[in-house]
Amino acid sequence: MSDTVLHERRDGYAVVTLNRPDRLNAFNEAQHLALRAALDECAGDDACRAVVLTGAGRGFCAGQDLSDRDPAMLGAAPDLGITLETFYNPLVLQLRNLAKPVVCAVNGVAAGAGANIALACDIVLAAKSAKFIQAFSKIGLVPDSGGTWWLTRHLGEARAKALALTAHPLSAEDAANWGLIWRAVEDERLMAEAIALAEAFARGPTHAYALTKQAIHAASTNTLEEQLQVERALQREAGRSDDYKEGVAAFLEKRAPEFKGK
Ligand code: T3D
Repeated sequence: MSDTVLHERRDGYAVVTLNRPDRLNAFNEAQHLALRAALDECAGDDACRAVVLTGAGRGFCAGQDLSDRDPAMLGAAPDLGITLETFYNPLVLQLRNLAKPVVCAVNGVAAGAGANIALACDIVLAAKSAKFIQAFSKIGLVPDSGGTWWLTRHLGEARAKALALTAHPLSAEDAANWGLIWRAVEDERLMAEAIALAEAFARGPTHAYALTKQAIHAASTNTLEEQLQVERALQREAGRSDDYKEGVAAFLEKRAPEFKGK
């Protein structure tokens, strides 16, 4: 695998690091392909029960590598929709639909698609020094990689429009206070806290986590009646898992459960 992404397998989880620090981990094609391969490997590996996504150096990710977008190379009317459908959209869906928790440790600036890739993860922790920037309007583009979706759903139209139209750098603390991310933590605590979460998830009921993700994703478009049906179906499935049996047995025996993730 290319070193534009580092993929470290640990006991029960993986740490995946965007690794083009001199470009603030902006995406080129090689980094896209390497990240996709790393996430595919995490998805297919039952021993990997959680993923931490982070960035090398002082940034998390500055979105698309703009040195690959020199107008002289692209010509008069480039079709950026092709990049979205080839790379960014599949990446967003790959992160969101991974059947195990994905923790994003935003170690520094997250701009453009970099901000929205972070928001596609299940739990977003950010270093207090990190900023989230919908940088698109600065270069005459529209927020992509789910940006208009996450911002509008999490923050409402007023804040979504202000962030998108002004490219205002949102601090990690404001992002947490506004409900865009889970928590802002001291910079030096970021990786320890992300790893602690991944370690806990690696010992948890992985299949129930996957079903929980499904239920929460469905909730954003369902009526209450529809969502109750979704919960019924997913609970039926969870109730047939080994982890449910183990969870109840452990509770009754007053011991810690030993979940196998199935
Ligand atoms: O094109 C398509 O296919 C459509 C898809 C689009 C998706 C997108 O993500 S569009 C948005 C692209 N991203 C941006 O517009 C962000 C551009 N970067 C910035 O605005 C700033 O770099 C930051 C606000 C992120 C950070 O600022 P700062 O002052 O902390 O760092 P810096 O000095 O600007 O950047 C450090 C280096 O990284 C610098 O290189 P140098 O001068 O040291 O050699 C800079 O050029 C490089 N860098 C930062 N972002 C990018 C980048 N190089 C290429 N592409 C970048 N996106």
